[in-house]
Amino acid sequence: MRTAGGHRRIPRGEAIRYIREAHLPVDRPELLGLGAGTEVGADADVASESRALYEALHQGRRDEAIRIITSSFLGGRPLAWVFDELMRDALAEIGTLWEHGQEGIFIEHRAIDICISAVARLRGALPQPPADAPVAIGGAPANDPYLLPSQMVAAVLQDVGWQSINLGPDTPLDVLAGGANVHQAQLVWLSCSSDQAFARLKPRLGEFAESMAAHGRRLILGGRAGETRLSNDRIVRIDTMRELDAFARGVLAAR
Ligand code: B12
Repeated sequence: MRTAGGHRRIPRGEAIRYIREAHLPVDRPELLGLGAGTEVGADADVASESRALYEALHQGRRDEAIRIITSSFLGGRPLAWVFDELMRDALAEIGTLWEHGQEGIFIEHRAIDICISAVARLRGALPQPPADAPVAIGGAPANDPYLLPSQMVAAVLQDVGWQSINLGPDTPLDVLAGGANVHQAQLVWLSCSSDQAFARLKPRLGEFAESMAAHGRRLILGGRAGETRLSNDRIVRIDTMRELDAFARGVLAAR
């Protein structure tokens, strides 16, 4: 784009998009807001990338963990892949530590804090969707404390070109419906990771789905909890960020 004075200006998100597509080396990634020392183009396989991330999270090496995540993205991996493969696998392993005592729980909480920072950076590095882009809004339902999955959904949808609004964990359906109304959202997501939260949500899901459909909003349900097959055809059940990416692109293209 051009500045008022006529100079060429490249939005940061566009620069990052170009670097990823062209697999360009980056000398000073900190200028892109992705953290110092980001190594681009490391051809590590999935298992060793995920292992390295697990180790960094386990040891609480914050900068290193963030660097592994942002490097993978800057090196050209799709955002949805970074979430579905790299981060999910490392966290699944972190999730086994609590069985071994208090220390495991502390490590897990610390790891989530680090991952939240990393996802926020990635989201900040994405191109801003145009002001007239359609809106998607969502969160985790009441009594569901899980922060990361919904944050990832928001980033994937932004990457696809939606304006995404993440209401975060423990969001009652009424609050979500109100937000969808205010923003005239066309897509609404629920990320449900807690079995207890899903058990409480389930009896109300049908009615909620009906009311979303009545306003022309698509409702997506994802997350570890909940059934993969739902009898309600007003609800789109999606299991991974990659499938979400494909679905959200499809909805955009059909507009
Ligand atoms: C961090 C964590 C917590 C933290 C959460 C912190 C926070 N504020 O976010 C806290 C401490 C709250 C917690 C609590 C508990 N936890 Co916990 N937790 C985890 C852990 C380690 C990581 C979760 C995470 O964020 N993963 C990263 C996300 C991105 O991965 P994901 O959830 O699989 O999501 C993917 C897909 O499902 C999908 N997706 C998710 N949402 C959506 C939404 C849409 C729209 C779409 C399209 C896709 C999608 O995409 C994601 C990327 O691929 C997991 C381990 C694991 N295997 O995940 C255990 C785990 C889930 N927890 C577990 C347990 C047992 C508990 C507790 C019962 C522990 C206890 N005794 O108190 C409580 C229950 C809390 C509750 N109310 O439900 C078990 C669940 C066992 C089961 N039910 O099968 C796990 C699997 C650990 C284990 N191996 O035992 N936990």
